[in-house]
Amino acid sequence: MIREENGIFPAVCPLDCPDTCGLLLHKENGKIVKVTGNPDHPITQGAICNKVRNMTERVYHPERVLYPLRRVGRKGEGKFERISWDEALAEIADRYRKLIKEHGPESILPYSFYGNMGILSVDGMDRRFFNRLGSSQLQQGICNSAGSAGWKYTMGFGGGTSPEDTVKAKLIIIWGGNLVSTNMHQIALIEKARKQGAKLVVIDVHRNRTGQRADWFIPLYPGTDSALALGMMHVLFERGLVNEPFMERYTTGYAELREHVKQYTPERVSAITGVPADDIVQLAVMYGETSPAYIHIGNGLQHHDNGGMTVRTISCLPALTGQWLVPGGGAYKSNGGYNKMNAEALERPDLRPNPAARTISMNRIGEALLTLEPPIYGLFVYCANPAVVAPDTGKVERGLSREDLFTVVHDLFLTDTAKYADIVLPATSTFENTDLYASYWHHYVQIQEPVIPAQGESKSNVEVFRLLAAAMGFEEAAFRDTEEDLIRQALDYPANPYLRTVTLEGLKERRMIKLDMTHKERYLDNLATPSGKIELYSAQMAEEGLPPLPTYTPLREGYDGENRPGTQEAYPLMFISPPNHSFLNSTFGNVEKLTALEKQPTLQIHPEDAAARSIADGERVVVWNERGSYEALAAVTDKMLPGVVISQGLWWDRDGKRSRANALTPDRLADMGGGAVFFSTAVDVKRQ
Ligand SMILES: Nc1nc2c(c(=O)[nH]1)N[C@H]1C(S)=C(S)[C@@H](COP(=O)(O)OP(=O)(O)OC[C@H]3O[C@@H](n4cnc5c(=O)[nH]c(N)nc54)[C@H](O)[C@@H]3O)O[C@H]1N2
Ligand SMILES: Nc1nc2c(c(=O)[nH]1)N[C@H]1C(S)=C(S)[C@@H](COP(=O)(O)OP(=O)(O)OC[C@H]3O[C@@H](n4cnc5c(=O)[nH]c(N)nc54)[C@H](O)[C@@H]3O)O[C@H]1N2
Ligand code: SF4
Ligand SMILES: [Mo]
Repeated sequence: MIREENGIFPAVCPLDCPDTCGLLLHKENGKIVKVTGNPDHPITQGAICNKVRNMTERVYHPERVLYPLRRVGRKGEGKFERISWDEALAEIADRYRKLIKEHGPESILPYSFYGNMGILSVDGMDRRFFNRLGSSQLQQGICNSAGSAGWKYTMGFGGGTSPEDTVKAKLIIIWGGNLVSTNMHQIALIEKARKQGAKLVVIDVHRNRTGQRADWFIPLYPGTDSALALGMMHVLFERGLVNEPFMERYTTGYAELREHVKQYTPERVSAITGVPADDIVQLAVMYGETSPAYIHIGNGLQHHDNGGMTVRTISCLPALTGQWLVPGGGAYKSNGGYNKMNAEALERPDLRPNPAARTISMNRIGEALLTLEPPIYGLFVYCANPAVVAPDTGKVERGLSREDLFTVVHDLFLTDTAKYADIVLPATSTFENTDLYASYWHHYVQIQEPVIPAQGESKSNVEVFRLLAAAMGFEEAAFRDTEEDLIRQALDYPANPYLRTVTLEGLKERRMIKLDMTHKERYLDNLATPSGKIELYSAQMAEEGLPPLPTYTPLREGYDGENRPGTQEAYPLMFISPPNHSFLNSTFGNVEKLTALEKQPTLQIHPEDAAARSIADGERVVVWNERGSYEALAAVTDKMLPGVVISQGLWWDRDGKRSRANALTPDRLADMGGGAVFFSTAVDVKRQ
């Protein structure tokens, strides 16, 4: 189905990035030679990031896995022999049949995330296969689930301000996000707003690329953001900067909240957060007096023990001032709710013989592999790289090393995870497939059709699970659906009125279609909370044993200005390991053009903390705690408060160096949503 050899073909960026850019693939002699942005995309408008401008380096990388492989060395050693697809499929089906017979289907666990955001690739045939198999189920809490749960308690529906509207804002607060690196088109819209006089405030634990552009950068201690938001509420109520008629009509519990926030005085909040009391007052007044005021909630602040409550608390702010009614005001956490598709039709939970099959948290994969009873004996990893991205990778590696574990990895590369596989299956790049893409930020749905043939013997996720279903003897018609059938089924979803403009035929003709956003006009009348209103007070949370009002809870590991738990004596520094500019999670960590830009893992450390340890700028350091250690180059800087160290990027283990930030991170779960707590990590640092 590949069209002409040469020419320029539309495509979609498949990566786990809010922008979901429209791309153009330039083909010469049957090969993609250049990737540029598609100027026809109304939001991304022809601009793309440097990572994806270099996508050909990944697609045609000499180390791409092109054939099925069987392990011949030790687990983790990376020694494999080439086998045929027939052999690979037969071996997997054979092992699965034996495991099911001896230990039941729940001894098998799929582990996947969004290495490719294609809906067919990660929420389609794969789900059907594991449902029909009756495998254990995976709770996918690694990215945004704590914050999403927190947002949901307050707002119900998983959608907020539209990107198009943010250009109207006069005050923009980016809270715990590094959008210059992680959401570049939102920055373009913010820059337009700034040309019209808007002010940009960035609240973060370090002056990242985004903070460096801000009109006002506010640094604070990790995990203290809900205290800051409560302090703002204190000032807003005290100074009468709240919108009473709005709260009366659209919220629950504002009287209780007003009483509750009296305890969060600027002085107390200052002690907790490290933000001067005057700044807290100034920020609150600025927020209360500027309209439209827009808050962009990043992912960073919810990767903490208290991440759910932090997002819940911040998402109450626009309700206090009534900013939800002002075009360009309000808040964004994720807009994924607008494009919700027909998951039941896609994933077919009805095929599952055991609807009550156990669910395992992906954030505790190491622990699950090591201790779960009855044990996991079969692991199938696709679109994910847990040996690098999951918390506490030491544990993950010990789990993956188990001799009695049969691991299959489907990927484009021999990732650090694939090195532990018994069977590696080669995956196509998305430019070789048909798939459907929706953004968790903008409102355009897009289609991808193959532009180059599958490289080597690689196969798409849809194809792999179709073949595995056949090898297992699954006869349901669901396993014979084509990609186009799957797209039709996904889009046929009258329960989501926003989706009604989008059809397969329309997509094939126009490549991208905007959701029907007219429904959004009734947004506030129709919230999916128990009361139908914005829940400043949540009876549901009280029932679930959570504080019903927004509350500040200190981190379990780490400290703030008030609370210094025992861990702080052994490990006095807070270690934050957010994404870097040139990788996408661990993707591109093997593309030299991009690793060359990032050079090597660095540790940003405050001059006071460096001096106390006799560490000079540019020296090699070891970061450690009770879970593991990590090597990096010290960069002495005052971009954060003393006591906080920063290392950006999820690096592959290279040259025997300990270059996995997640060797240090805990596999506890956040307060809500089973979220990961990557940034609630206490460490110490020494010269190497
Ligand atoms: N270039 C690039 N782009 C990406 C990605 C990538 O790896 N690289 N990953 C993609 C994915 S999967 C996601 S989820 C998004 C994430 O993108 P963002 O939403 O931008 O979130 P993060 O980059 O995780 O963290 C953002 C910031 O949170 C800060 N932070 C950490 N703890 C706290 C805290 O307690 N309070 C506050 N206020 N700030 C804190 C960090 O210092 C960091 O600067 O980006 C996507 N885009
Ligand atoms: N310390 C720390 N850890 C973090 C984070 C952090 O900020 N700090 N961020 C967290 C977040 S927000 C996220 S979302 C996770 C991301 O975690 P993952 O989703 O595991 O992210 P990637 O590292 O990008 O791994 C995706 C893998 O999928 C493969 N892949 C791509 N396309 C396909 C395909 O079509 N088929 C198959 N079978 N495979 C494919 C890629 O080659 C790659 O190896 O990491 C989390 N881990
Ligand atoms: S990674 Fe993000 S910014 Fe870069 S091309 Fe893809 S969607 Fe666009
Ligand atoms: Mo993520």
